Amino acid sequence: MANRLRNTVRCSLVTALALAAAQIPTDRCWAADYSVGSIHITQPWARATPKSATSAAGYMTVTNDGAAADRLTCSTDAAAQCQIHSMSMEGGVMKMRPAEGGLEIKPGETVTLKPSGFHVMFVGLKHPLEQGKTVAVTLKFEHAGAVDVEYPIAAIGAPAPGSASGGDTMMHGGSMMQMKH
Ligand SMILES: [Cu+2]
Repeated sequence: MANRLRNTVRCSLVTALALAAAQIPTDRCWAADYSVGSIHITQPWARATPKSATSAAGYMTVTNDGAAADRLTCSTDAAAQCQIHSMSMEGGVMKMRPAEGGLEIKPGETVTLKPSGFHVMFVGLKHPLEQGKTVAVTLKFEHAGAVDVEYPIAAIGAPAPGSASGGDTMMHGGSMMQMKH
């Protein structure tokens, strides 16, 4: 009896340690960089979604060190479609729409995909995005080729890494209602 109790305690401790250890790669993921050809991708991240959400967004910074412009499209198993969206102000309302033919990144240019700006859109989510997990996305560059990127999932409404606040949440939330997919 006592032996069994001790075993239970030990197992709980192991579980707790495993959970604590699981937090480490998540934190480290924020620093993960990717390169394909002349393209460099830094700080990919996504936002967790409520259970009923049918779409979600991913963000990162893309730099083109090449001599030619490149174009980005994407695919993911997490959703029916992966699109690159732009956002613009129309009649006082933020609207998002797919970037025609993908997102152009000019030679020498750095484009930051962030809330209220360009973003990777997961349309027709197959499951909610859970904080602490990652979304696997294949980024396809017309010239540089394809690269698999893991997007660590931050909290619902989380601000961009390094930004002061999550003040754009309302705006982005409003824009979601404008979406027609
Ligand atoms: Cu969008």
